[in-house]
Amino acid sequence: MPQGLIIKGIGGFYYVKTEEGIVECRARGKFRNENITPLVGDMVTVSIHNNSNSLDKIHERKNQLIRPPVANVDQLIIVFAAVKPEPNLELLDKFLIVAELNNMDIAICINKIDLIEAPLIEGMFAPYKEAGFNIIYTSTKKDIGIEDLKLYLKDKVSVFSGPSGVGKSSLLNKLHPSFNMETGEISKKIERGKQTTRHTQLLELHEGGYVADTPGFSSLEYEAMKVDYEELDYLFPEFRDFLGQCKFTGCSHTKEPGCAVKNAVEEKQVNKRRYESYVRMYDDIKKLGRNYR
Ligand SMILES: Nc1nc2c(ncn2[C@@H]2O[C@H](COP(=O)(O)OP(=O)(O)OP(=O)(O)O)[C@@H](O)[C@H]2O)c(=O)[nH]1
Ligand SMILES: [Mg+2]
Ligand SMILES: [Zn+2]
Repeated sequence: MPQGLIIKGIGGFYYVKTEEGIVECRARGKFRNENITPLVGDMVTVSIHNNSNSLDKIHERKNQLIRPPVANVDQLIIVFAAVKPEPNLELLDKFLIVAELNNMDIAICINKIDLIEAPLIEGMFAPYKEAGFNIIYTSTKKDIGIEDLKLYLKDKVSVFSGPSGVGKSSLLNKLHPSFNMETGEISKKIERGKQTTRHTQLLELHEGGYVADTPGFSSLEYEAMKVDYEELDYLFPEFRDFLGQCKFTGCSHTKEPGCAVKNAVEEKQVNKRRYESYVRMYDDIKKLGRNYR
């Protein structure tokens, strides 16, 4: 039976790339009964029948994102616009947590740099650079940074994720002339109240690897992050040097005296806004009182 990769799922149909080409199929009823949804990025086994093909088996997943729903992701390309829309740094911090938690490679892509002075935007993202994150500045309008971006993508499954209107589909269209993702003006998106890209889709890169275009979203619920407040500190890479040096074991780094993380913030070794983002997430997740691990 053929095996392959789900590259798209629309209206109950899945499109599976196999050695024999793309197979359109429906998932067997047992998946619904077991509450399992096949995801773009899943490796699956399909069977070919005369009138309808079926998706019979989902192979074990390496990881899975809930928002956007994609399985077996090697790398998250977190896309924000320099302006239009203004970057939401708290949302960025949440994306970073999800990627760290799932052991994904991370690149932060700041698009539309043609619309702003370079020092302004570089200043805004300096704390992320200092924390060790990869940052790529791009403009699809002025063809800046596209080759840089390509270097990150080779031989990996990369998911482009970020708010609506930041230019995810526009960036993908720059990667290969045959990619023809629909793009849309922000004003129209606001008018219609929805994204231009409606479905998640994997595209194969000429140089090797896959990229997924996904619909944008402007908030990320903690339920979709599946992170515990107790493991949150380790997911901020710039905190790691200081963990274990606090006065109290099990220090939450929110209000305890003698906290090495708080001290690092005071001494400007850790960025204050990132720290505040941590405290907010910690309090919010603790309030929800859920344990995911
Ligand atoms: N000035 C400028 N505009 C850009 C750039 N890249 C994309 N745009 C514009 O931004 C708007 C949104 O681009 P899309 O590619 O549709 O954005 P998206 O992130 O795919 O949005 P959704 O599919 O709704 O999530 C379009 O009008 C693009 O032409 C850029 O580098 N500079
Ligand atoms: Mg799009
Ligand atoms: Zn502490």
